[in-house]
Amino acid sequence: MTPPLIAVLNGPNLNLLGTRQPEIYGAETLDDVEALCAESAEGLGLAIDFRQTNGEGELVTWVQECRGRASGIIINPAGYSHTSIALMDALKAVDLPVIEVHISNIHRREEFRHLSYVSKVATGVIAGLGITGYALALQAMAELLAEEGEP
Ligand code: CA2
Repeated sequence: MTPPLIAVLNGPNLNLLGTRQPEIYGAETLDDVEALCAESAEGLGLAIDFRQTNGEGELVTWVQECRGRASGIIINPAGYSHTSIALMDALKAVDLPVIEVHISNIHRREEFRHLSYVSKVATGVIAGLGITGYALALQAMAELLAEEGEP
């Protein structure tokens, strides 16, 4: 039996993780995040498609492509969290469980980070727990899918 596929999507500048601002985002790189997700997913019986883009349109397209292909979406929309109605609309339209992850606690930071359009359509939100948030999101996704009756 093929494991349910979870899209793990990362937005702009997350490719820079581990290179700057370690006091906010930690020392781990995006490759470390991918390795953590792969290990967590394997233990949970999930498959992942892990991606990063700097483009808003590409992120929207990837969300649209999840329809009929993925069982859920874990997304760190990065800066687009706070600006993108297009991404919010795509996540609402795809009609899959969505877990939003932020490495930092956006509510303790600048006022402009307090609003996330993605949060308005997400099933759940994890913020401020570093890259562990991705592993927690996969665990929560596995539980959501089990409740839905996914194999
Ligand atoms: O805390 C998060 O995960 C964020 O989504 C990260 C975004 C930020 O715009 C959100 O408000 C919160 C920024 C991602 C860029 O990360 C960098 C990492 C190292 C150096 C420069 C940027």
